[in-house]
Amino acid sequence: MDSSNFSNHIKLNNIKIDDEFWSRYIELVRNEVIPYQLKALKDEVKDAPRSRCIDNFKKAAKTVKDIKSGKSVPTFPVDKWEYNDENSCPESFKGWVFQDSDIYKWLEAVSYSLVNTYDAKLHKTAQEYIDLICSAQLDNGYLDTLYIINDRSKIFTNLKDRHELYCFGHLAEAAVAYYNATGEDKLLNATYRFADLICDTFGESGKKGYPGHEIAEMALVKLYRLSGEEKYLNCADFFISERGKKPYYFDAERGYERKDGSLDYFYNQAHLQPKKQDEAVGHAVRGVYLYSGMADVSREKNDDELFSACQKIWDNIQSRKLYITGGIGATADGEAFSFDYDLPNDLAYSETCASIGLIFFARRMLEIKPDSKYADVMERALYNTVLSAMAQDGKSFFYVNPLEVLPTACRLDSRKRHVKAVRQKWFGCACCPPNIARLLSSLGEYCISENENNIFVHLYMGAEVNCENADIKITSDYLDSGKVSFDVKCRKPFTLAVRIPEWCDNFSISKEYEVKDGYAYIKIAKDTAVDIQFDIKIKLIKCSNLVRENIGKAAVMRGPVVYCIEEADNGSNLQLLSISPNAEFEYKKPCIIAKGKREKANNNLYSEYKKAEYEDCNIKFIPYSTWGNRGENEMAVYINIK
Ligand code: FUB
Ligand code: ZN
Repeated sequence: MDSSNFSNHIKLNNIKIDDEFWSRYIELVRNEVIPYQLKALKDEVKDAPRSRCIDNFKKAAKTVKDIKSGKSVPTFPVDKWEYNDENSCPESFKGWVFQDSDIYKWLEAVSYSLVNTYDAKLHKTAQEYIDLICSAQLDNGYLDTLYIINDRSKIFTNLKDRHELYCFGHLAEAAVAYYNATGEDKLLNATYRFADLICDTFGESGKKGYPGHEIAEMALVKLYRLSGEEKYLNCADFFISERGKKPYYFDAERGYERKDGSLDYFYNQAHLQPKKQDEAVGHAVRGVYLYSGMADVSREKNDDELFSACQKIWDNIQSRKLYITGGIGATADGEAFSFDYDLPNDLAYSETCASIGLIFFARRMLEIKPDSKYADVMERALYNTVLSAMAQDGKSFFYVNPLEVLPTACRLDSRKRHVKAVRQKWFGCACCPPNIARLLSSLGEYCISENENNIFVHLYMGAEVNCENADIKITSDYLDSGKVSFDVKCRKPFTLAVRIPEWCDNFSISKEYEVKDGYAYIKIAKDTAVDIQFDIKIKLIKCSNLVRENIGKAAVMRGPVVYCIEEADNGSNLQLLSISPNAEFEYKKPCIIAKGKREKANNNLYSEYKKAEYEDCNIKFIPYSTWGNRGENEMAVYINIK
């Protein structure tokens, strides 16, 4: 690994996004999403599935208090993923096993939001929930409400499925973000105590286990970077290198063996040691969280073998397993990566969290080795799947992100039960909505990174940025005209490295530059202005013909934005629409109009072949990120080309 390539993202307090497109989303998260999500966690959203998250913390706090005062506390089973039996004891844990993580993600989003725009009331609310969380912690540092409420004797006995280390990971991410935002260390100290317990429990001389759902790896690296405590980094490293060793830890834990090669190991990416892996497999969110942790540890430990595995896995995702929308995890079976080129449109799983995790992975890879391929995917996932997953009012969400929807099929075809034609107010398993909130409120951390000699621009958003070598005001009209300007106030000579997006065939830069790995490097020695013009065109994009579903079809893109057609604009039976390969497109911001044809519907199930009849029509395309905001209707990303 070449450490001179390493860079660090700009901390949120050094970047203020001021962008026509993105500021609206950041404000939406602050004004609507954050308050709405807290209501959901308190079970106050009418007609929405209950979360029970805050309730569980209250119950755990009571259990801890009772234990401390010597009262006997009851025990309940810890044998399920979800505890919703209304007949079960009201004092027991309720909801999915990882429900704690939702308040942690909420707190993380709040922390970023406080840095973007301080809000005293929100700060106070966050303090109240931090007090609640800390009151639910056991004396030895352990903090997971399922086991605290239901059965203290079974702590860390089912790492494969019960998510204690996953909830710890989210706690740590929240604690670091909150400390960085406020300087307050109550949550951070609670997290260190839990982290210390984990470090004492797992390791060469302790349990040889590792998380069933990864995230602790990257979270421990964050704790290490903040505290300088090597044991946190070593624990992350241990979790990664132990995974996949034989005999399998998860077998020992369960007391029975699965056949070698069982899909069960692939699900948790535990089929092989990570450094030997070269393909993205198994549960997609688990996968990308692991790969992010691997990238972190490879950087901190200068581990070439581990980084090389990250690169191979990345290339496998990008070249074989990535939807045009930046979605990953094609199959609902295990919420998982499927085999190469298996990217069905209507059966797609493409979980929101998986695209968010892919963005985490991309950023880490970029900060190890600046190569535009990582930022291109980051941009694709962000502008399309992530934005699509939240309604325009911030109050309903997609968990699954299909590329084609027929509402009747979602209702009547059980293979498509996971696909929803309208966003949902909340979910029993609500991992995605708070993940969107924490990503969008920390967007500034994804745009720019720096090292001693370079400032890298990965995403083009209007912003004011304070870097070590310069202060830069970025004015961006990236999505409309493709023009981006930099007003640079230089402190020290440096190189401004700007990404050339993969969608752009022609660009001009007002200064001399050299291109390397998809970045144009511009030497800057004094205060100056740099103007970039990316030629932004509407394009028809073809998918590999190894993806069976998309033969004879194409998708419309303009810059990074993927478009789709909807029934609300184009009538039902979208499969009958086609455009010519030379279609002329008209851009009517943010929509696109093209002349096309509609094949006449044929009610005869079978008839002798004859040339189809068509009528002319106008076809309207809208950004994929905005589909489903006008009620339930058909949608398709790919359209026939004839
Ligand atoms: O297991 C925790 C989260 O719930 C996963 O990341 C999601 O895929 C959902 O299964
Ligand atoms: Zn999710």
